[in-house]
Amino acid sequence: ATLEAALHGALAADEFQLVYQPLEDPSGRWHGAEALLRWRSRTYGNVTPDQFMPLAERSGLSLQLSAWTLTQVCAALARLPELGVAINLSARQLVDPALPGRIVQTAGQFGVSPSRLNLEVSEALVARAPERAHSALRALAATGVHLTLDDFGGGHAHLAGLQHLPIHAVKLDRALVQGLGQGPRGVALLGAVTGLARALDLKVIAKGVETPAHRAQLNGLGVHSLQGFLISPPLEFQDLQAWTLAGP
Ligand code: G
Ligand code: G
Ligand code: MN
Ligand code: NA
Repeated sequence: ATLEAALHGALAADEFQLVYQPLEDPSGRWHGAEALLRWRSRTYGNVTPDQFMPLAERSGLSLQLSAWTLTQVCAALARLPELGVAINLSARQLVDPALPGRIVQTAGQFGVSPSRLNLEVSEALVARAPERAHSALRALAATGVHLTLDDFGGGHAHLAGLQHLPIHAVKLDRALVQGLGQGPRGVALLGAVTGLARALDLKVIAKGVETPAHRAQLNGLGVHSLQGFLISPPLEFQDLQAWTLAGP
């Protein structure tokens, strides 16, 4: 069988799993996590989202994955009283007309507020079809979810459009954070980008935080939320839950 054929059986075969990478607030507390999809294929081993999401998008399977992920995350939220959880959306997942209704219904079923869901959409995806993305984001914002522009400053920034997007936060592109270790211009650039976000009243999230120096510099710039191997790798749900109950 091909990878694509295996992918189609993977939901029924229960081969998908979500892992959760914690986000740290400026006081060092874990206040959220990003849900990341894993395919543990019996035939192909661990297949990364970068490999299977394009296939899932082409066939429309990504819409079923979106519904499955939403249910898993709402069930997780019901058992994690304090955290918010972020979900990544692909192009087709974002413009799925059924998504806003499904969010209200699934969150209601598990008794969680939609405001504890944070949907991440990459800057490149918004730049590719700004009108469609804007109207989809408006419909999602009306459900009460929070919205984050992912990979911000990664090369597809549409700054003029940013003021009209109904988003709450930007997540800095990994390359911007890596630039912190590469001299004064990297630091200046990151300061300017976070200042831009703040001027628009947007929260700033940094991912790819790998060193104590990154953490100190990002905290110094007033970044609201840090994510990366320094804080924690992605965790299985049980481990995230154990950590949040025990406290960091
Ligand atoms: O952390 P990881 O290597 O799994 O992520 C690789 C890429 O796959 C990231 O860009 C991430 O946004 C994307 N990704 C991870 N999980 C999901 C998911 O559940 N849905 C979508 N659409 N993308 C995901
Ligand atoms: O692009 P997005 O942030 O949605 O995807 C998260 C991806 O980044 C996951 O594949 C995750 O495993 C990976 N990741 C998480 N923390 C770090 C980090 O500190 N450094 C690097 N290089 N990758 C990370
Ligand atoms: Mn993301
Ligand atoms: Na991404």
